[in-house]
Amino acid sequence: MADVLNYINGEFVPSSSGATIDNINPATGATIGTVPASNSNDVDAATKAALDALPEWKATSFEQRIEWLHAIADALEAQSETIIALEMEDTGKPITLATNVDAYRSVANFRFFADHGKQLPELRYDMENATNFVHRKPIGVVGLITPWNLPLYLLSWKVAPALLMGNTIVAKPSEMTPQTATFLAKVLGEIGLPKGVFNVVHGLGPDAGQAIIEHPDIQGISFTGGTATGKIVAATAAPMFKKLSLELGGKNATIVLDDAPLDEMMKSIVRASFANSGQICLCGSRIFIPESRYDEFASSFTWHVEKLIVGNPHHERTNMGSLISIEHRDKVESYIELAIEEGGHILTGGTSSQHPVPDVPEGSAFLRPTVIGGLEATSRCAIEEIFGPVVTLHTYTNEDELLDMVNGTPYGLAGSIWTGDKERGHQLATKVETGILWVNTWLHRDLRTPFGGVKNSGVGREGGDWSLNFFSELLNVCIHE
Ligand code: TXE
Repeated sequence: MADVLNYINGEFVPSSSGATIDNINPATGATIGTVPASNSNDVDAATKAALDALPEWKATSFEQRIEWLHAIADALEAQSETIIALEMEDTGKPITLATNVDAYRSVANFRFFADHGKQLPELRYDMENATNFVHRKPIGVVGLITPWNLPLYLLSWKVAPALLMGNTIVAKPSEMTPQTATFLAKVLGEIGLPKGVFNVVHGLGPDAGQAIIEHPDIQGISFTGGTATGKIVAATAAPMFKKLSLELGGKNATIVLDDAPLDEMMKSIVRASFANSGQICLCGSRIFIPESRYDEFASSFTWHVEKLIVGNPHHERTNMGSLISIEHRDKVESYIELAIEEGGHILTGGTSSQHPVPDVPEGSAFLRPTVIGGLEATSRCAIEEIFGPVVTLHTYTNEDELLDMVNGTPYGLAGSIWTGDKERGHQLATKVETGILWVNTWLHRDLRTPFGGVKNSGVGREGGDWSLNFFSELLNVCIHE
């Protein structure tokens, strides 16, 4: 039983009310510990700690903070096994993913921003009779609110640039995946990061999360989560003129062109569809295939999907573990049922009652991957984010029809195009309304590139300079010669 605590001013403490939430391992259904159900009192305490720590932290040199990021990366790397174990316990994801994605990127995020910070150019603009010097100053205390699908990966993606630019932090991970945020706090304490620089307040979104958003001394908010929640966050933060970064949901298209060499690409297309059980905002959940190649694609794709191993996340050969929770699986299954009502037909998979995953514990949240054909691209299952192992297949006969369908959702985050001609793919990519598009690959990441989407997928970009600019306020000093 691992009871998780808040981390405020360098101390591990329960919520001020003593209230807790149970933490469930979704791959076993077992309660593995409790999480503080914090409220505004806890957020006040954490924000005060962050405020008190701010003068000393922002007075450190940029070079010193680069060294801190390297020290954090080294300390996390030395304890990767713990990160892997905690993420698997909280999320039910398979060990290969927790190792190669979650633990790997949590370390890489700190290392990347340490290196990227080194190349940050001095901003100077010379005029005939004056010189402008642009200073990057910290926002101050920032609130980082993160989701349950890639817990430490997405938290570290924000913590690294926030610290580098001299901010102090109040972080709130999802109440469903609390352990690695508190683990990060433990590591930061062990390496001597000054108390109050990094604080973690656990709890429910409408309680602890909302308290962070509305706290007057938290001047910047970086949020990753659902679009519906993003609307609530924006409605609170915008009138307070806080800096705001919103990374929200997606409904990404996987576009197969008629010249795609499917045999060599199919495994990657399956991975783009079902990695982390489709619980990544970048997953492709709608696949568009030329009518002329639909039968060929559908049979090959279905064959590969049925080869996916769903089950015990501790087995190296497992491709898909459990979903994040029974409640989320219920939501995903409601879309499978809706698909049938909307006229779709299931090529493989179905609900857990129709197609149970064998040999999994009672009360666990496993679900086989489901492929659905025969739906209009305007159906709810093809427009709304399901965020689970469910994809819909659609056909097209020309590019205009294709783009109308691809761009016909409220989201615009990512997508992928599969073709034998990458220049053709690049041209088509520029017509898709998203922030990220891969051609003949997926989730291939250069951390210097802008990450984020348009429409209901969010506001702003993370990554490289975009993160460093978000986590700083620019001051221009113009000096007359
Ligand atoms: O997000 P939530 P979750 C999408 C996807 C998924 C949905 C729910 O659609 O089904 O989001 O996932 C906190 N004020 N993505 O539950 O509910 C909450 O406690 C302040 C896409 O993770 O939005 C958690 O810490 N905070 C996404 C965080 O917000 C609030 C990846 C996210 O919770 C709050 C994950 C409030 N009123 C999910 N209510 C991506 N784009 O990567 C909740 N929270």
